[in-house]
Amino acid sequence: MGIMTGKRGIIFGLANDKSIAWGIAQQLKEAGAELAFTYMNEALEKRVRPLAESLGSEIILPCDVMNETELAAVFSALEERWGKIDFFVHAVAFANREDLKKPFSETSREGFQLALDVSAYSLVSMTRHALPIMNDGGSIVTMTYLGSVRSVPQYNVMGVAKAALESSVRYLAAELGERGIRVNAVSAGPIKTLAASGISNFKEKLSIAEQRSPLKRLVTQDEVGKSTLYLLSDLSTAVTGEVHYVDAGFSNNAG
Ligand code: 0WE
Repeated sequence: MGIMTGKRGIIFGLANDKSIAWGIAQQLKEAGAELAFTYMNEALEKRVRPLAESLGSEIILPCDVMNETELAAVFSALEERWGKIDFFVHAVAFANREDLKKPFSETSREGFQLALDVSAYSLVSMTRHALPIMNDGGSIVTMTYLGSVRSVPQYNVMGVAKAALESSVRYLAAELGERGIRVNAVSAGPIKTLAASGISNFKEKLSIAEQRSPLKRLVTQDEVGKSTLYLLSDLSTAVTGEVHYVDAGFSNNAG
């Protein structure tokens, strides 16, 4: 018996065993949750399926979050298999690689829209599709980053997207509170994942975060998973509309 025994939910954003979504999935499974997963394309399916199956998951579905039809299909498949769900995890983001390099003022309209669509609007859309099958008292968690509230060099349009995402968390929390459905974000410190491997000088950024954080170290996928577990469980029933920092204290260190 764990704190998630009897709860069912779906995780969006698993890519491989370095993914933050994998740290979250392992914690949820260990706590007794029943999990479903999505993958963005066939290339990722090859990595996601074995990981999902290793946690006993039988529901593994394609989902490009830009595609409303695929989103609708995911939740209708869940309704068919499970009837209702108790939670979902949104661990999805994307911006053009060049937009995380160039001066921010050179962001194209197209690049801005893409980043906001994949990284922020997708939470709103996912929530809308989930609501008809979400149990009252359910919980939603998304992943964010400090670049939403401070200008972090090179984070650029992703910072704008994360600001929109965090604001969406507050509006969704206000709307869904009457059903006891909670919506929160986990703001993770920098972690070496597949997404991070596409960012120039990421190693140097990790080293700076390590030196400046009060705990003098980086955070792990496992630690992000443990905070997410708390927010998805009944340990946090009065917590909603929050951004919960899991960044080894980096964000509150002035010096
Ligand atoms: O949210 C993120 C990164 C998300 C991300 C990563 C990529 C790389 C590959 C979004 N889009 C892309 N597009 C690609 O083509 N993080 C919190 C990690 C991150 O990214 C940074 C950071 C940190 C931390 C970029 C610049 C500065 C710091």
